[in-house]
Amino acid sequence: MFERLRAGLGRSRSQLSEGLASLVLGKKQLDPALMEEIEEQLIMADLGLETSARVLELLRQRLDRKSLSATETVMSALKATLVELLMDQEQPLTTEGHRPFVILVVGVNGAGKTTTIGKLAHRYQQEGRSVMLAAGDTFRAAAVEQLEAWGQRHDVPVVAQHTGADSASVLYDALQAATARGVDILIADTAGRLQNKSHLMDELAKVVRVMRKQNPAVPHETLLVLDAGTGQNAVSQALEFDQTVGITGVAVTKLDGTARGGVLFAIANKLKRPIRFIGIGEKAEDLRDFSAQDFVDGLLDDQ
Ligand SMILES: Nc1nc2c(ncn2[C@@H]2O[C@H](COP(=O)(O)OP(=O)(O)OP(=O)(O)O)[C@@H](O)[C@H]2O)c(=O)[nH]1
Ligand SMILES: [Mg+2]
Repeated sequence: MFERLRAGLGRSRSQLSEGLASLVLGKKQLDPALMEEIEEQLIMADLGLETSARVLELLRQRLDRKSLSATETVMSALKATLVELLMDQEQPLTTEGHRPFVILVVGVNGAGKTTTIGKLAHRYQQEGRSVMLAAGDTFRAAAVEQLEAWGQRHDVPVVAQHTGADSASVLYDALQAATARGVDILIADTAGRLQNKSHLMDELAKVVRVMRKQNPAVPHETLLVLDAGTGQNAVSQALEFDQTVGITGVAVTKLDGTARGGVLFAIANKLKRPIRFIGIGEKAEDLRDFSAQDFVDGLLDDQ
């Protein structure tokens, strides 16, 4: 399991680990020059200015608190610091307590929303829960068919209307159907939209308003899907979507295809919402619950 994660994070590990290794190899002291060089490496690995500075601040505090033991190095202290930075956002999604438990999936075009929905549906089905999907992406031609084909293959019901239909009305109907049938988990797809297109963001807010007319408690999870490969832009996506619909969890996808995995630290540090899942490939089992320790271990070699 861990080996697959490690392999998936290979490109990001090269980016971050190799630069750091030459700097901190065997080092047990942190002087200002070294701190600055570490910070530069973190910035180059897509942590962003603010988050890189925060890491250095936490690292300095950690080293001030206690001196390193015989086996510890600056590298092990840095790893511990990075885990510390992510720890609060390690909160797996629990779908008990509501029937249906409603997950609304949002994000920019091509982030991996529909794929993530397929993976989640597969996982929940494997766990013996009943799942229904709602084809809320009524905008992109073939989006409805993409979800319906997936549903047919895996025997999961899909509530859909034609392309061009009102997304809010599709999701309203789906919520009604899922409630009537006693389905455990309803996962709603939405059209990809750029965070700076205000009319599309308003439409998303409307989708949520309309669903809440039927049940004020939904969605129980508003899951933002972010493509790690978009780097720092993922952070502005996160903040804009959060402002419009209130993000309750994040899935960071395509970590396998990019050297920019460090952006996950920036997302965690700036959005401060749980990171529920990470995507490290296109197969169903490539969607993992996020573990801060595993992620940092997969990203940094021990030195
Ligand atoms: N390698 C890799 N590819 C992924 C991952 N997640 C999604 N993809 C791929 O990314 C592409 C886009 O995925 P979709 O799920 O269609 O993205 P979307 O957000 O629904 O896109 P729109 O509906 O057009 O907004 C597909 O080719 C997926 O196979 C991942 O974790 N790793
Ligand atoms: Mg889609």
